[in-house]
Amino acid sequence: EDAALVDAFEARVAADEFIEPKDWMPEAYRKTLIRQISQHAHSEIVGMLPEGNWITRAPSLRRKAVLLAKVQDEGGHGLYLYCAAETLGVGRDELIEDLHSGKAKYSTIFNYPTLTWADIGAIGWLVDGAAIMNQVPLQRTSYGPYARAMIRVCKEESFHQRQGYEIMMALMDGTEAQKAMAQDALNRWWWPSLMMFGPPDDNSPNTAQSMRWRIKRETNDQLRQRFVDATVPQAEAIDLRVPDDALAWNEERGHYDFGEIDWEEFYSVIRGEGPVARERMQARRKAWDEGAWVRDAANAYAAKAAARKEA
Ligand code: FAQ
Repeated sequence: EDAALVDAFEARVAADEFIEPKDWMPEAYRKTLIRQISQHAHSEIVGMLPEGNWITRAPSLRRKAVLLAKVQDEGGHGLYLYCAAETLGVGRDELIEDLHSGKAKYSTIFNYPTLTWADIGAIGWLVDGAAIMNQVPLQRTSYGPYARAMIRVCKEESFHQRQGYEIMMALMDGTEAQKAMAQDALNRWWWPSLMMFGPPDDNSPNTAQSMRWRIKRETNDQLRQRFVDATVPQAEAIDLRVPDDALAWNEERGHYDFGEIDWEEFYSVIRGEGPVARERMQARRKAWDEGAWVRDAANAYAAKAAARKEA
């Protein structure tokens, strides 16, 4: 690559300018963005499944309407993010093909099952809470289309986080059985939520370069710590116990210390061995196949409309 072009690019990034689709960029920067944005898009789409599982079983009309809206938001975020990836010169069919063949990654968190209604509360509170921690800094990521997508996405995620916490509050205000259900959901979702931030910094191959390019604005461990610090008081406020015996406020650091994450589990889920990984991919492929007639009809309609214009 032309050294002068690289220098000019690096200077723009260092000056906190946004890089736009038609601007020159190093091939490795483009590749990294396609990787991260497409994984993010896949996570949103696969992330519709664990909660979609509870739409027909929501405990009231109000809960059902809210959950429907949330899951639709996630679909919207996915489409938004696929569009951002497309501006980098990759086709959507190719991205989806990579997801369905198991080649592309998506967040480990969506490979765990939603066993009770309380899981819907825990997902909104913890999973969307973690997503916000990670995505607020991405509003200032160096690639313009990704940064702008994150602005709307973060607004919607804030609503998702609150609806989840409000479900947990209602359960903790309920019967002994409801309280136990909420605690059980926290027990199962806490550690996988911490894993969402990725491997520890000293074992994160992409962090250093992505920080230099200002694709990532903070490291995995920094964001994970911020999530723990924000979330533990929220658990305490409604009498939930975070399932970590090593958890303790560290006055000197001004942060919570917390226990060791089971990285073996993390890497096995990344390898596709998560508890419901197979079911997730089956559901995605089935939806894709069953939606073929819609895509065909849309294409036929577009072709007809174009032909009419020419005539
Ligand atoms: N799961 O070197 P690093 C949501 C991979 S939120 C799976 O640290 P990087 C909203 C990583 O890709 C969830 N894979 O990588 C929602 C890399 O593999 P590669 C989605 C993971 O990119 C809420 C390798 O490990 N959010 O969907 C995970 O610098 C509720 C080495 O890792 C985003 O994607 C993981 N947890 O940092 C929807 C946010 N962690 O590609 C529905 C944007 C790491 O080299 C319901 N992404 N890996 O083969 C990011 O910020 C970054 O990509 C990180 C990883 C922080 C995820």
